[in-house]
Amino acid sequence: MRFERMRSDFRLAVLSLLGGTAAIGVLPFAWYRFSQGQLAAGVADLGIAAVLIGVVAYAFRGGNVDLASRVCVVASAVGCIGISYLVGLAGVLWTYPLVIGTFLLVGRWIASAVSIAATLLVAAIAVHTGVIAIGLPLVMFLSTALLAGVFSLLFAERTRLQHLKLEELAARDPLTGAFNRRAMNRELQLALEAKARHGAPFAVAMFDIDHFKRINDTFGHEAGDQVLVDFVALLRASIRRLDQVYRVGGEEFLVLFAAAEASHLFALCDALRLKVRQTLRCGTDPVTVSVGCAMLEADVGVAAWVSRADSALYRAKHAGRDRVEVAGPLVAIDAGVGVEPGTASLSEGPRRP
Ligand code: GH3
Ligand code: MG
Ligand code: MG
Repeated sequence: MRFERMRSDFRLAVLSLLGGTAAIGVLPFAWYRFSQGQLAAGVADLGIAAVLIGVVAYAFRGGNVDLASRVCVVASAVGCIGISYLVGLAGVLWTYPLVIGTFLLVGRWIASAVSIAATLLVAAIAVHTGVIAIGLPLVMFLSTALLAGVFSLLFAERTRLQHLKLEELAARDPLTGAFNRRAMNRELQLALEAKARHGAPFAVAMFDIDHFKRINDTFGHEAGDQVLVDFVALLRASIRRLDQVYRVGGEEFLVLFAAAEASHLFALCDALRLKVRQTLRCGTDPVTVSVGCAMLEADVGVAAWVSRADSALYRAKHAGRDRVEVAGPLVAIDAGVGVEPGTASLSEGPRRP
C-alpha cells in the first residue's frame, strides 16, 4: 500500500530517495568523521541524517508531503552549507544534488530562492576556506550549479504540466468535453460538504435527450454524436461559470447548479429545455430533452440526491417528455427513537411547482 503510494506520488519517491541517501550515504560519513576525531563534522552529518530520515518516515506514515518536502529542502540546504564549512570540498560537492532535489520537491519560487541562496553561501565559504579559488574555478562552480538548477527546473515544470494535463484528461468525456462521472461524484461530494458546513444551496438537474435511439436509427451514429456535442455546447453556453455539466452516460447529462434557489429551479431548467427545443435540430425535427431536478436537502448523501433527480426525470418521461419535473422537498415523517437520521425519517414532500 505504501509502495503503491510512492509509485503514484512522485514527491514521496524523491523524499524516499533522500531518506535512503541520508541513511546509506551520510550515516557512514558520520561514523568516519567521529573515527577521525572530527567531532563537529560527525555531529553535523548525524544531524542531517536524523532530520532527513525523520521527515521521510513522517511523510511515509501518511504525514503532510508538502510540509515534509519543505522541511527536507531547508534541512538539506542548511546541512550542505554547514558541511561545506566543516569539511571543505567533500561538502561543497553536495550543492549539486541539493540544487537538483529542491526543484523536484518544492515549487519553483521556493526552490529557486533556496538553491541560489545555498549556492552563493557555499561559494562564499569555499572561497573563504580556500577550497575554490577566485577566478575561473569560482565561475565554473557557479555556472555548473546554475546549469544543474535550470535542467532540474525545466524537468520539474514539464512533469507538472503533464500531470495537470493527464488529470484534466482523466476528468473529461472525450466526445463532448463535459466532465465525466468520476469528476461528478467528487464535485457532488464537495457540494454536500459545503452544504453541511455553511448551508450553501446546490441543485442538480438530470437531462435526458428524448428518443435519442430514434435519432441514431434515422440519421446514423455520427449524427447522434454531433447532437451530443451540440447539446453540451449549448448547455455550457447557457449556464453560469459557477455551474458545471457532467456526462452521466449515453445521452444523459447532469448539471450541478451552485447558489441555486428552490423557487427559481423550475424556471431555470425550463428555460434550458426550451432553448434546446428551439436551437437543436436533427434533420428538420427539433431535438427535445426531459429534465428532472432536485435541490440538495440536508442529511442526504450523493446517491440519494441524484436518485431524487432521477425519479423526477422518470416522471417527466412518463408525462410525455420535453418537460421539467422538480423533486419535492424532503420532510421528516418519523423522527422516532431508533430511526437513522437522513434515511427512514425523510420522505419526499409535495412537489414544486
Ligand atoms: P427516451 O426518450 O426514453 O430517453 O428514449 P431514448 O431512445 O433516448 O433512450 P434509450 O435509452 O432507449 O436509448 C439511448 C440510446 O443512446 C441508445 C444508445 O445506442 C445511444 N447512445 C449511447 N451513447 C451514445 C453515444 O455516445 N453516441 C451515440 N450516437 N449514441 C449513443
Ligand atoms: Mg433518452
Ligand atoms: Mg437515457
